Amino acid sequence: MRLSRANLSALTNNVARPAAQGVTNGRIVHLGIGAFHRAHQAIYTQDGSTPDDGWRITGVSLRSPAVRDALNPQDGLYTVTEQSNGVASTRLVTVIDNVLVAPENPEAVIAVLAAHDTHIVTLTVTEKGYYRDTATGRLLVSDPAIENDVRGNSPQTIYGFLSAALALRRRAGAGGLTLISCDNLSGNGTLLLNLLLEFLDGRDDGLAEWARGHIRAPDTMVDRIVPATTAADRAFVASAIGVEDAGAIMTEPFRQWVIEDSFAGPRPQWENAGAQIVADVAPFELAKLRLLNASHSTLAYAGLQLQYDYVHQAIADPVLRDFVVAQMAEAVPTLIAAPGLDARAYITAILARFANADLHHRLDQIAMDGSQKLPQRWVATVTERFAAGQASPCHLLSVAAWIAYTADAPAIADDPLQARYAAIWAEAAGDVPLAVQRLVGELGLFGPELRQCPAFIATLAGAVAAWQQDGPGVALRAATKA
Ligand code: CS2
Repeated sequence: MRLSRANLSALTNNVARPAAQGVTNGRIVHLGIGAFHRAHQAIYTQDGSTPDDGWRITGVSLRSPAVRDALNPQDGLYTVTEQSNGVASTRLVTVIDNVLVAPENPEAVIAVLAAHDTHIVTLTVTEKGYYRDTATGRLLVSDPAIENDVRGNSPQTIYGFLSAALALRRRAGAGGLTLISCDNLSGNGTLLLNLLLEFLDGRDDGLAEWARGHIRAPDTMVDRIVPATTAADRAFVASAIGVEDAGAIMTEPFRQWVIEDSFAGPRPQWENAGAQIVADVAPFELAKLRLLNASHSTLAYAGLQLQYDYVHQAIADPVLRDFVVAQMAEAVPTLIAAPGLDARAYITAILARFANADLHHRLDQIAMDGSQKLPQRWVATVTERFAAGQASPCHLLSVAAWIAYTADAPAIADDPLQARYAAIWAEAAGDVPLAVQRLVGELGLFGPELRQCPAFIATLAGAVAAWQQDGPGVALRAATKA
């Protein structure tokens, strides 16, 4: 039997259920409805809703029908199971009422974005979904999907969907929108708005000006570790809750959402669910990207080459753990102080979260899309320390581990720059320093101050040589002590 409204009575008492929803005051459209959204913003929205102020979510998959096929037959219902220290607790989430698959029905997506009761659009489209040229920070106008959307064809990117919907909202007087990027990018809201305005500036109908007046895009920091659900997880949940849940999500107990106080219209009372609404997100976001996400990427590239599969295995290796701690110590001086942000306590908490052996968080899930992730996770720290005359041996060894990983082309099939890595390694024909120079110089991940500095390239090439020749264990120990 499958989870659905009709089958709710079959649920065991193991499942925490929300209070019945009262009045619905507004709709959120979520673009990119994967596991993270369902474990994070959906929970905040459900818990922040009150009987007089209910909110509903329409989810949109920009590519695959998988989430629609899991959730729509279940009336949007799914469970979230928190796991830690051998204890699992499961709750029912009821706040999503429909999932649309954009390529199948782009008109329906535009219609719900343009609807009068839609006030907020949240996004988890991954770093590459913003089509940002990492070298220039500008919109990737040469990308075929952006070219398609600029021509006004049936949209393929967030910009095509948003601009079509904004044009309808302006015509219908439906009011503005708050666009909330929940991706792990630095200044994510500002970045989204700037790229959207760049896209709209190409039009001659004044929509960019209208958007400047009617759109707000707060910066946010989002945090919750959400591994991809496996068949074994679904079987575990089914036995606990008494029905099959094709949309089951597994996660940790921890969650955090810090949102800049900048909204174009009404919003759920997310603070009722523990969200922090603040004037400036930057301190939180830098700490999260440069400590948690940076360490995650290190564990992924180093851990995979040490033959680990999961985060909890990699962090249990004392050599890797000491290295990650030393790397975090390099990042700390680049952070911004803020009330409620204690770097030492934050680091301790991160290490404990990574050690959660109940979560099966795959390292290869984190290793995906390195070219899109590393600038804000590692390179920003290295660049700022470099400008202050400080070396970053641990960060450089992490970059070296990533470079060594790119040498193994099939393993990085999940990166938009995969073909470029493969070409650079093939053309270098075994000349590692040349490959390093080209990877640093040509992909746009490093700014001119680093990529044009021969001493930096030489140090990095040395780190790659140490990684490949001495082996990860020796290289990690040496950098930890440096
Ligand atoms: C991870 C993140 O996959 C990755 O790159 O670093 O998804 C991480 O689990 C989340 O940002 C935690 O909030």
